[in-house]
Amino acid sequence: LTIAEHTVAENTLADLNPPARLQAGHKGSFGHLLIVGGSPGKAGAPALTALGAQRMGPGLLSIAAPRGVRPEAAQFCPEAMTLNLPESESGEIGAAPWEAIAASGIKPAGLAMGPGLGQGEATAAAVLGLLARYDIPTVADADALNALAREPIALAQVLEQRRAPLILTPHPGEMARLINKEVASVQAARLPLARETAQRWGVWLLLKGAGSVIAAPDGRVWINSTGNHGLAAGGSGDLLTGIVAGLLSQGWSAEQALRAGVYWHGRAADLVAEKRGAAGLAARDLLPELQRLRNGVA
Ligand code: NPW
Ligand code: AMP
Ligand code: MG
Repeated sequence: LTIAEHTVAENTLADLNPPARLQAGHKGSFGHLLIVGGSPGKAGAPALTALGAQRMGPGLLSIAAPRGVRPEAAQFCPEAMTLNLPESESGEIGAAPWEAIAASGIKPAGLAMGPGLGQGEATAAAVLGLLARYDIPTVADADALNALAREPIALAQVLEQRRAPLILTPHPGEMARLINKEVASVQAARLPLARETAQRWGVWLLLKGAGSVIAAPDGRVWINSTGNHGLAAGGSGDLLTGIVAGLLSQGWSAEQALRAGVYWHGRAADLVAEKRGAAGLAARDLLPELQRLRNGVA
């Protein structure tokens, strides 16, 4: 591959020309993000998604989690509203979660699904049903990707019908499950596999890991230049899901949200590493840096 085939993602906020913030805006002006995630033992994942999203400036945040884990997920982010989803016998997401979401009356502008959801029996039906019913800009990550990997036919049908952008954010292990390959073969052909999959499925695809690849449905690709091994720790991907979805729910396009969000996630880790080194980074350490980057004051 020659360099002309891809562009290194940079903090080109001016080039990206994202929507401006209204000076007199109120919380209803800046979009409502709905986060669907969590399962027993994994309540922290959707909470980190909420915390990452929050620093991007959405007007409202809601975390929807299985009934038993909702209080735990909620306590990390008191500004987020929460709602109970039905749960299965194992305590993971149960059948027809869209009924509980509809009953809550919320009108989300964006959806983030997957962090900590688990891989229970009802999960795949829940994820595919939500994708079909909520045709709004969506990030599917973590166990939402594992659900899609298990239901390729239903996924193709949903993709056929959806109009709003869908962003998939697999790490190499999740990518391997999605396209039915080994992790080593994914890693050996990161850029072409990300590009082919995004084009074939008509989605935006972020193949994570050092040198994350952003692939557009039209075949364009970018390689991210920021980030370090401090990010190789549980929770950093869950946070990134919130960053990208938080921008999407404010009306940023998939291209704007991914190029800025992925760059800032890595840049925030680099800024923390300049002060304290990379090892031992906690996903939460990125939050103040992310707000500065979001507002162009870093
Ligand atoms: P290996 O064999 O280790 O080298 P899983 P998960 C591979 C939630 N979390 N390069 C890896 O390879 C998530 O949101 C909850 C190469 C292995 O095969 C999910 O819902 C937290 N290989 C759930 O847990 C904090 C790579 O992928 C496989 C790679 C499971 O998510 C933690 C592992 O992936 C977590 O986020 C790379 N860069 N990255 C919480 N606090 O609640 C990964 N692999 O089995 O999908 O497990 O990513 O931990
Ligand atoms: P996840 O595996 O879902 O927790 O996501 C991990 C996040 O950290 C992704 O955004 C990866 O791109 C990033 N990451 C992990 N390891 C590295 C690394 N060595 N260098 C740069 N970024 C990394
Ligand atoms: Mg992850």
